Amino acid sequence: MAQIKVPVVRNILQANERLAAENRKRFDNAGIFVLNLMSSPGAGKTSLLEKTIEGLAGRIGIAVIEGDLQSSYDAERIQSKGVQAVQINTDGGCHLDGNMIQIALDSLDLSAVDLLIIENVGNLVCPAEFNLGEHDKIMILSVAEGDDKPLKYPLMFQICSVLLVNKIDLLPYTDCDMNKIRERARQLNANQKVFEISCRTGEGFAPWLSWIEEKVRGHKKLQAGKI
Ligand SMILES: Nc1nc2c(ncn2[C@@H]2O[C@H](COP(=O)(O)OP(=O)(O)OP(=O)(O)O)[C@@H](O)[C@H]2O)c(=O)[nH]1
Ligand SMILES: [Mg+2]
Repeated sequence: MAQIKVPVVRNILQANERLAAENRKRFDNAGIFVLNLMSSPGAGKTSLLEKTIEGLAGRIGIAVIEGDLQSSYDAERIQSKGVQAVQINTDGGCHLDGNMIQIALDSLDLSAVDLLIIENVGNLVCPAEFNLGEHDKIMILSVAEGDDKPLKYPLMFQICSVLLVNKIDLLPYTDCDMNKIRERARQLNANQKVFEISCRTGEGFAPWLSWIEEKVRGHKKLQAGKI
C-alpha cells in the first residue's frame, strides 16, 4: 500500500506548489505581504490577530483569511475589529491549500490591503507541508503546550521564520522552560526569530509589531523596484 500512496501524495504536493506560485504572483502584483500563521488548536492565533489588528490600526491595511474545520466564529471575531475576513471551512480537512486560498481571494477587496494574514487550521503537522503562496510562515507555541514541542514537531519549527511563544502570563503555573524552547528551536532553525508574548496582557507586542511593519515596508519597496 505504501508504494501506491507515495506518488499520489507527491502529485498532490506538486499540484499545490503550482497553485501556491500563482497565488504568490497575485500577491506580489498587488504589493501585498502575506503571512501563513500556524499553531496547534487554541495556542492563540485569533487572539494574536485581534491584538495585532489593534496595534497596527491606521498604519497598515489588513485582511484575514480564516481556516477552520467548521464554523465562522473566528472570521466573525476578526470582522468585529473592522477588518475584512473570509472564512474557509475545510469540513474535516486538517490544513489549508493553495486552491482554497485562490477561491477565498475572490471574496476579498485587496485594493487597500498591505498585509494579508492567513490563519491556518489548528494543527502542528499537515499545514507545514502545504505552501499557500505566503512570503513568511510563522507559528505560535503557547507555554501551556510544553517545551518538548520542537522535539516532536520539528518540521513546523524548521519552516517557520518566526516563533511566537504565547501565553507567557501563564508561565508561573506551568513547568515550561523558556530556555529549553529557545535552544530546541534554535537547533532546528538557527535563523528563526523568537518573540515571547502574551495576547492577554499585551506583553512583548512592540517588537512583534515592529517586525511586521518592517516586513510590509520592505516588501512594498522590493515590489516597487521591480516595476
Ligand atoms: N492566559 C492567556 N490566554 C490566552 C492568551 N492568548 C490566547 N488565550 C486564550 O486561549 C484561548 C484560545 O485562543 P484563540 O486565539 O482562540 O486560539 P486559536 O489558536 O485561534 O484557536 P483555533 O482557531 O481553535 O485553533 C482563548 O480562550 C484565549 O482567550 C494569552 O496570552 N494568555
Ligand atoms: Mg482561531
